[in-house]
Amino acid sequence: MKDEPMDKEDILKELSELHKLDYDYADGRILGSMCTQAHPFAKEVYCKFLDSNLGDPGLFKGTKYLEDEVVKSIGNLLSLDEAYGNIVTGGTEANIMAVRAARNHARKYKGIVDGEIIIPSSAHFSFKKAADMLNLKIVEANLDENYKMDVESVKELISDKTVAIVAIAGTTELGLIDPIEEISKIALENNIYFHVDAAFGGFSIPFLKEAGYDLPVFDFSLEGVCSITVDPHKMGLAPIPAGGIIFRKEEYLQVMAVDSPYLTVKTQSTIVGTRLGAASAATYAIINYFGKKGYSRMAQELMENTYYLKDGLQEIGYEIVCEPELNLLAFNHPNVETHEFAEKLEKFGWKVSIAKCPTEAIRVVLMNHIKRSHLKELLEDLKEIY
Ligand code: 0PR
Repeated sequence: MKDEPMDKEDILKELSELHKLDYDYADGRILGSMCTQAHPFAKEVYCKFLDSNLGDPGLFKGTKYLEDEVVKSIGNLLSLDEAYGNIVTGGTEANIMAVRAARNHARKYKGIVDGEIIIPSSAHFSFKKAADMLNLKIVEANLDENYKMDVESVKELISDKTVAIVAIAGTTELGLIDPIEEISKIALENNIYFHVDAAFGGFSIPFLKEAGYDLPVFDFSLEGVCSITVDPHKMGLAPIPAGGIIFRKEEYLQVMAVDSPYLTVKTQSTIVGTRLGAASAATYAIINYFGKKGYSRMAQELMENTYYLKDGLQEIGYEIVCEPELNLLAFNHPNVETHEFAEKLEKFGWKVSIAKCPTEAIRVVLMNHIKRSHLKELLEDLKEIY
C-alpha cells in the first residue's frame, strides 16, 4: 500500500495489465478445468449481492431465503423432498462439512474417537484436507478393473472405527460414477454414514438420465446416502465460489452446530463464519433461468462434444483410457510418454492437465467454453503431433 491515495485510472490500468496474464476460458484452450465462464446473468446477480453476509442471516433474510431455496431445489433434483444444507465456497468445503458431520455423528452416537474414513483411491484431494483437519485416518479402497470403487475392498476395510464411506459420482480424473447403489446398501447394513461426492456430476447426471442416458442411480433415492456434494460453480454455470452440500437430515447439521450467541441465529454449522450471499443469489438466478430443460440441453451438448472428440482421437490412433460416462475424456499417445506428449500440446498453445489415477493420461474436461470449433483445431494439432 502506498502512503498517498492513487487514481482509479492508474489502478485500473495496472489491474488490466495483470489481468492479461490470465488465460481466458473464451479462447477454448483450457482443457483440464472443471470450472468455466459463469453465465453473464449469474454474474450480474452476483454483483448485486456482494454485501450480503450469510454468516449473520437474520440481517439478510432475503438472501437466506435464496440459499434455502437453492438447497431445496438441488435436493429435489437429487430425489430429496426436504433438504438441509448450505451453499458454500466449493466442493472442498462441502466435502469437509460432510466428513465433519459424519465424524461428529459417530462420536456422539457411537463414541468413536480415532475415526477412519473409507474413500476410493480416485477421490479428490479435498478428503485428505478434511481428514487432516478433522483428525481422521484415511483408508483407501481399491478400484476395480473399470476404475471404479471396488465394492469388496470397501467391505474389507470397514472397521469399528469407520465414521464414513465416501463414493464419487463423476471422478475428478476420469469422470466415472462409482457403484453407489451397492455401496449404499453396505453402508446401511453396517450403519455407517455414506457421503457421495457429486461435485462434478451432480449438475449433469440427473439431466442426462432424464434425457435417456443409461447412468447409475447416485442420489438420495438410495436410502443409505446421507449427504451429497454438488457444485453450482462447475456445470451449474454459477460464478466461483459456489459449492453445495445437501444433507438428508437436519441432525447432520445439528451435530456440527456451535454457539454463536451474539448473532441473529444462535448456532452455526458452517465452517466459514462471514460468508457469501452472492453465491446463493447467483445460483438461484441461474438455476431458474436455465430450468431443467436448459441444463438438460447443455449436458447433452457436452456429451456430444465428448463423443466427437473421442471418435476423432480414435480415428487418428490415440488411445482412450476408458469409455466416458460424463463429459470428461482421458487419452494417451500410443508411443509417446504422457508428459512428453503434454509438452507437445502445450507448444501448440493448449493448456492440458495430466490425470494420475489410475494411469497417467491427458485429461480433457469438455466444459462449456470448449466449442466444436476448438475441438476441430485440437484434432488438427493432434494429427500433426501423431
Ligand atoms: N470433488 C470433486 C469430485 C472434484 O472434482 C473437485 C474439484 C472437488 C471435489 C473440489 O472442488 P473445489 O475445487 O470447488 O473445492 N475438481 C477440480 C480439481 O481441483 C477442480 C478444478 C477446477 C481443477 C478448475 C482445475 C481447474 O482449472 O482438480
